[in-house]
Amino acid sequence: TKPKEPELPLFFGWFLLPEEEERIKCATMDFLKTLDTLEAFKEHISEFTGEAEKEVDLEQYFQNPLHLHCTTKFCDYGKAEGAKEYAELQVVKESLAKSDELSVTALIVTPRIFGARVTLTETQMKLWPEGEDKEGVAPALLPSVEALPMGSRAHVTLGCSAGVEAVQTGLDLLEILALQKEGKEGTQVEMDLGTLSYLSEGRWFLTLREPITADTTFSSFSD
Ligand code: ACK
Repeated sequence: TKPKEPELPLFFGWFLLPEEEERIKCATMDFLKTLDTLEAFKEHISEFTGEAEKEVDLEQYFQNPLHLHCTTKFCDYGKAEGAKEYAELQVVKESLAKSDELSVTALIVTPRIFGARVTLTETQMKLWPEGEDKEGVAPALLPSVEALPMGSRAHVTLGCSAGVEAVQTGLDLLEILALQKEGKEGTQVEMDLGTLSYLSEGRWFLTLREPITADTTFSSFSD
């Protein structure tokens, strides 16, 4: 019989330590609580509710994911392109179970997702697979995504609205970054945490004044 191939995980990524998860959830929840009380947000409320005038409680609107993490490679148990090659990289094998600090530099809210943008260091970029930024991106958005620096998709999903999958966070983040690059930012509001900008169709981007750091462990995950 042939030796059994090692099984590939659902994905690889940096996982926040449990105490860090709590800290980040609290800090980001505070932002959500403030956001839905802002006049600027209320003006565009129908993009979340489908109706003007109706209120939304963003804390209830988004469901928390199980483990906060920043995906590096979605492997889908080997079904995703390049999964095996990624798992066999020396840098991947060497990084497993190692601690690392992530830097969250922005928060994003759309009618679909709530997420944190992660700015990767040069060392962390070595674990970022080439071509991963454009995985599953709509053809119309591809040229603008290809013009963004590698690693632009790096994020932590903090919540999804009903029926939405976490993969949406990276896609919405790329769309926002592409719109910013084209100079399509609308209303700007100064908040305690940083500057909030509106990018049409219910998309909000908060650039943090100070990055929020989080201790993590690099690991694989299988359900
Ligand atoms: O928030 P995320 O990065 O979005 O964390 C989850 C994780 O893998 C487990 O589902 C991400 N994910 C799911 N499908 C894909 C995909 N096709 N491409 C890239 N990332 C994906 C999801």
